[in-house]
Amino acid sequence: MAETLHRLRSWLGVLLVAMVLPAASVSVASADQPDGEVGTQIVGGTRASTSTYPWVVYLATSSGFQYCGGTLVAPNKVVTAAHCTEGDSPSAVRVVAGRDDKNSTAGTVAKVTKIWIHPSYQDVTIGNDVSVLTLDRNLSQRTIPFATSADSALYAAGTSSRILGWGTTSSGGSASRYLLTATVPLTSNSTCKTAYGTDFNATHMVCAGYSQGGTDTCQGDSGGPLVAGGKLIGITSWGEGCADAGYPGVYSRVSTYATAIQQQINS
Ligand code: 4AZ
Repeated sequence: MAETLHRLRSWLGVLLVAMVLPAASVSVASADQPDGEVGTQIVGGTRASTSTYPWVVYLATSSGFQYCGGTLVAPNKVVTAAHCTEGDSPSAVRVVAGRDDKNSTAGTVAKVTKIWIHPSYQDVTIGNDVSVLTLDRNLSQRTIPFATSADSALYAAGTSSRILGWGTTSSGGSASRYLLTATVPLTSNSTCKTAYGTDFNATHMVCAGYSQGGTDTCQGDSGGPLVAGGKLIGITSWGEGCADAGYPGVYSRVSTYATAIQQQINS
C-alpha cells in the first residue's frame, strides 16, 4: 500500500515508545494522559466531537487501522492527501465518519470506489498533495465548502485556522484514540520560506503554527482539514517534526486545487 512508508514511520515510533522506551519517551504524555484518559497536551490539542465537526473523517485499512484524515466535501466525496492514498487500491481503503473514539463503533464506515490523485503529485515537498475519494454511498454527515480562487482573504497571515485529527500526539509518539483539535495562526509565505527554503512553494502550500511551536498536526493527521472562515483551506501535508519552534506545519493550499476538486465532485 502507498501509505506503507508513511505508516511504517508512525509504527516505528509507536513500537519504540511501546517496546523500547516504555517510560522515558512517554514522560510528558504519560503524566498528562493516564491510560484511557484524554490528553490536552498533545501538540497543543484538545478533544473534539464529530457532532461539532461532522465533515472530518479518517481513513482506515480494511482491518480498521487509522492512518490518515480526510474531509467530506460532498455526500460521497472526501478530500485527503495524495501521499495518503498513493499506490492504494480503492478496495483497501475505508472512510470512517461520525466516530470520535477509534475504539468505538459509532458512526459509519464507507468503502471507496475510486481514488483520484492529482496527476502532478510526486512528492509532498513539490506540491499537489491532493486526492479525492469517491465513496460507495452518500453519507448523512454535513459537508464543508472548500476555498476557491475567490477566497484569497482566508489565507492572510495571522488568520486563525483549525486543525483536526486522530494522529500522533508528539513526533514519533503514539496516535490519539480520540479526535483532537487546535487552532493555529496561518504564517506568512516568507516565514514559511525561511523555515523550509525551496521545499516551500506558496502556490501549492500554506503554513500554520505559532512561532514558538507547541501546537501542530503530526503523523497520522495527514490528509485532514485545515479550516478557516467556515471553509476547507488546507490539507495536512508535511513539516519538519511536529510543533517545533520555527517549523510550522505545511498544508496543501486548497484554493489552488479548487477547480480540480470540483471536477472530481462532478465526476
Ligand atoms: C505526517 O507525517 C506529518 N507537523 C503531518 C504533519 C506534519 C508533519 C508530519 C506537520 O503525517
